[in-house]
Amino acid sequence: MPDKAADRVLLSVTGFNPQRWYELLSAERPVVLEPDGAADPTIRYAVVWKQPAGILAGLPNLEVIFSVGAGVDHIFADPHVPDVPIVRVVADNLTQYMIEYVAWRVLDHHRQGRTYRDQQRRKVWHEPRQPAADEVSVGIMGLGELGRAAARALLTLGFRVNGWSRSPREMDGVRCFAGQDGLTPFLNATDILVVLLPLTPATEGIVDHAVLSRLRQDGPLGGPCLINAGRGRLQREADILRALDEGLLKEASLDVFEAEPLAADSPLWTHPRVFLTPHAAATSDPAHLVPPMLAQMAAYERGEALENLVDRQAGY
Ligand code: NDP
Ligand code: OXD
Repeated sequence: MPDKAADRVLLSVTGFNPQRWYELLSAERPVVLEPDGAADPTIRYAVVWKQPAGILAGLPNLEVIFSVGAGVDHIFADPHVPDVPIVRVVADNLTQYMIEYVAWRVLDHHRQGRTYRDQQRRKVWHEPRQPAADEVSVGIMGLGELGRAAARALLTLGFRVNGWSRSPREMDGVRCFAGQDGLTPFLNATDILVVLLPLTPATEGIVDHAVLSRLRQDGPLGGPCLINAGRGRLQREADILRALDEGLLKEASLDVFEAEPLAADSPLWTHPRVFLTPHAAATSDPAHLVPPMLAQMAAYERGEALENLVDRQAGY
């Protein structure tokens, strides 16, 4: 194992079991596990998830921050993040998990999973009308790495796919909308809304009553459905509950929540038209994510450009 000065990696992964990350990183680099490492001048890299505020700013020789997730809002929650490059996760393994989650939830809403589970419980033998996939428009908010991968899978399944992004995008087979001007036409054309946006000051609370009430109301599913696998603070949970109760929203699949873990007294737990998972759509598997981090550290030391860098200005 190399043991150069100022070459250590700080590992700070709140909410994850650090053991596997530690073992895999340690195979090639000396690793310091937070809470050790405060102000340590030998630390050059930090591998983080929800690091305690201020610890990165205290490292005098920190050169690169690696997020163990695709999202980086957990890093910027610390107001003192030093101005060094931040690398986020873009990995086939994580993307595949997200494709599976989105396909699973879209198909469940489309194939009336809730109705059939209810019928089975009541021993009802009844076949409701099943729309074809090409009658249903899935609208993906966020046409980035994960949104585009989900879009491709949904096209393969035969759905109509619309996408919405900050800057104008083009994608074969996908009707693309962008920016504030594109939001209403995008929503009006959407039967199943899939949220795969990053959490930034511009997107916080975007999935509110006004957005939900603009989804297509006369579509083939008998009402629009919401799937949020981006971040919980993109959504206003009180507005989702209101839209469900008003009949503006037929069903919701939520993987992420305004506060996690979801409070035991949240009405979302027991709402008959809500399906929820505990921020598990696309997990960060160290076996798949540590090797590219180590490869990037080595490439950086050879003078090569870092990949998958975060745009600080945009916040993602
Ligand atoms: P990317 O950065 O690749 O893509 C983000 C997309 O969102 C881009 O298309 C971007 O637009 C768009 N976007 C950003 N801000 C705005 C805005 N203000 N208005 C409209 N569109 C906007 O991210 P990924 O696809 O890799 O990941 C998306 C998010 O998924 C992550 O940030 C994370 O929060 C979440 N995630 C959740 C997981 C889970 O298990 N639940 C697992 C992994 C990720 P443009 O194309 O113009 O840049
Ligand atoms: C991520 C996540 O951002 O798992 O990767 O939420």
